[in-house]
Amino acid sequence: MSTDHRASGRRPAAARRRSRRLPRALAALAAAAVLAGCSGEDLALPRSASDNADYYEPLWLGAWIASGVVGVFVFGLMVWAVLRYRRRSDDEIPAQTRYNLPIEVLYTIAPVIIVAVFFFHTIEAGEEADDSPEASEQVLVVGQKWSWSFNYLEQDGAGGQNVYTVGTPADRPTLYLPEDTTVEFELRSQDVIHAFWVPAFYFKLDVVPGRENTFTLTTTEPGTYEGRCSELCGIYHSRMLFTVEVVDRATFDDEMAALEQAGNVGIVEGSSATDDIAGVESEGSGEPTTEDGAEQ
Ligand SMILES: [Cu+2]
Repeated sequence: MSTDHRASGRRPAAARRRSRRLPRALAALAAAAVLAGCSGEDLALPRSASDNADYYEPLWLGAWIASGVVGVFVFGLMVWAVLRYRRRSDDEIPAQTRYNLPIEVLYTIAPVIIVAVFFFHTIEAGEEADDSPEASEQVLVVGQKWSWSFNYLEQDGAGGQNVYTVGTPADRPTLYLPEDTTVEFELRSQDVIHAFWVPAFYFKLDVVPGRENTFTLTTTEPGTYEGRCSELCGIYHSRMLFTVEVVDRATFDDEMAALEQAGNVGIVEGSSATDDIAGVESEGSGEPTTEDGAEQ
């Protein structure tokens, strides 16, 4: 680029104008192709199961499109520079330019503008997603090496009691949620930092020992979804999988009643089944533990 003013001095103005149109045409072509065929699933975005997708899916799509346009534009410029300034004879030496102030200002300012635009839209989407209606369900989630416990607080289906499910690395737990319901999640950790992530919810949040993180979202589409830990938390981090079932209210109440009947009443703060998998000696009996650490 920096040799432009000398090298192009040998070329007529019309040829210079023509060569400048090439990168612009390439960028426009790429943008059109991307815009024409776009939907979330085409770009490997998850099927949505919460209202957060209304805000975060367009954010992701916009970021993909912006990255695509910038990428194609940059590669177009590279190809153009390679062809335009290729060596034409063995003894040719290109003009030796030491600096080009306009170009340096441009490549300093352009990324700042790009980052500022991403930042603005991210904050905007985050604030819109945070703006949730009052929650009608509360789930206390406990992350433990290496699974999850789900406490359903004050459940109608269980006669107004707290009921729970405890998972182990060998037996992944299922989190039941009623459809079209605003749910508040309280996240606690028994041991190290985990992160609660349901890709279909378009949200994840760290689960930090000694602190309670909360977030609220509204479920939408009934279905079965994957959940996982997204913070590397130890040797069996990859087993911190769980299943999310978004179901109708009657099914949800039935599941709560089943937990009550199974005797899963109260609140659990984790599990002593930390190492209860093949190859690792178990330290505890595998029973859930209460707030004071005693086994139930
Ligand atoms: Cu984890």
